[in-house]
Amino acid sequence: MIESWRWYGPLDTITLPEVAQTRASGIVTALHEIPYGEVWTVNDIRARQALIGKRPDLGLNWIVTESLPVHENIKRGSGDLGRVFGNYRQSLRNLAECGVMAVCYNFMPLLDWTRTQLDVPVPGGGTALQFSAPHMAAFEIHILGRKNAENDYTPDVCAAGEKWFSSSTQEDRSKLLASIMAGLPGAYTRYSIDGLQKALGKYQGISRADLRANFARFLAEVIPTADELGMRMCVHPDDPPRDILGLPRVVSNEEDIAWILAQQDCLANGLTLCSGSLGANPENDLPAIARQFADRIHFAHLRNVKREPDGSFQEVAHLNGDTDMVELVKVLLNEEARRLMVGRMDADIPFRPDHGHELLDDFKRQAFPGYHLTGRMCGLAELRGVIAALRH
Ligand code: DNO
Repeated sequence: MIESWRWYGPLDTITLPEVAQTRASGIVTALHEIPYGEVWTVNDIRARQALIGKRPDLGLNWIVTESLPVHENIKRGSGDLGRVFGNYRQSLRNLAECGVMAVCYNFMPLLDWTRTQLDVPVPGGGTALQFSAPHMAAFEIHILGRKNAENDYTPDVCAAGEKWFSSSTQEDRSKLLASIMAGLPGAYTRYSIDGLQKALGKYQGISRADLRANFARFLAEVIPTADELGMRMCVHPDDPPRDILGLPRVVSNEEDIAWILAQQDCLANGLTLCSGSLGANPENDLPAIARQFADRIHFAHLRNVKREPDGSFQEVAHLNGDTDMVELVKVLLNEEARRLMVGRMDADIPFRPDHGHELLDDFKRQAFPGYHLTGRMCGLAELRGVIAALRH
């Protein structure tokens, strides 16, 4: 498995020499400054590569793009799609020309990952990201005023949400909005309540079946090009893996993944196995999902969550939580061995310690939420230990 590290480029407060000290070698990055839907040129890609390779002694190499974002028009199936599909394919060609062959992307409408609090204290010190179902319900029902939002939550969760809302201050509410909006690291779009209502309005009437049809079209437009280029596209699961804000989500469980992979039945149409995202739904058995789709896993995000019965969850240390991480890593190592046997060139699966807690000195600098230096390094060290022990 290739140890990798998400680095946000010049925007990142963590430097490449620091990344090298974690002993990860693969860099996962994106040209965040390029607006969604525009072409990533060879020049821009090479400039980022030059930055990463500036000190060869660090041994860092850009191995996965995360993300090459899918334009909202594609998800909604509206507007001049010929242009955005063409641009996406051109970006793939340019990445391939530069040797960056794996591309992670998601198909979540409007928002990327969603949390309600970014600084929940963890026992022994440090903080973690959390998703509280009652806080989300309070947001949707009482702050955003989304019609029929209460139907998406149990009466208990609605009641708990109302209780929180009625005793919350203006500051609590602003903090909640900021937390929910934080899930777009590197992207510049942040919605206000008003902006969010407008953006949601554009999705009015788009059903799950519509979103699936738009996804199938995207795959039909880009996967043949990726396949021709020998690239690996890997879709990132929804986080959390359920409908949110009334928006359908279609990358949330085994059935969804099977459907996606069947749309274009080739290696280029693959999966980012994100254990933390999928793991927030108790029905997702991560080792079983990994076993089922093993040959299409081109990238892994390893982290863990602890779930609550009401749908809330908190990010916990990489080896704690509800996902059996050792078993999951075992599945990935077995798949690597299988690939070697059949002579696949992509036997080594890149993985990164996904989010980490904010620990020790992490609070001294502003990192993207979840992307702290010490917390992630701690996760990487634990995972490295599991891998070494399993390989022994
Ligand atoms: C969260 C990440 C996601 C991921 C995108 C991929 O930290 O795992 O933001 O990068 O969903 O497109």
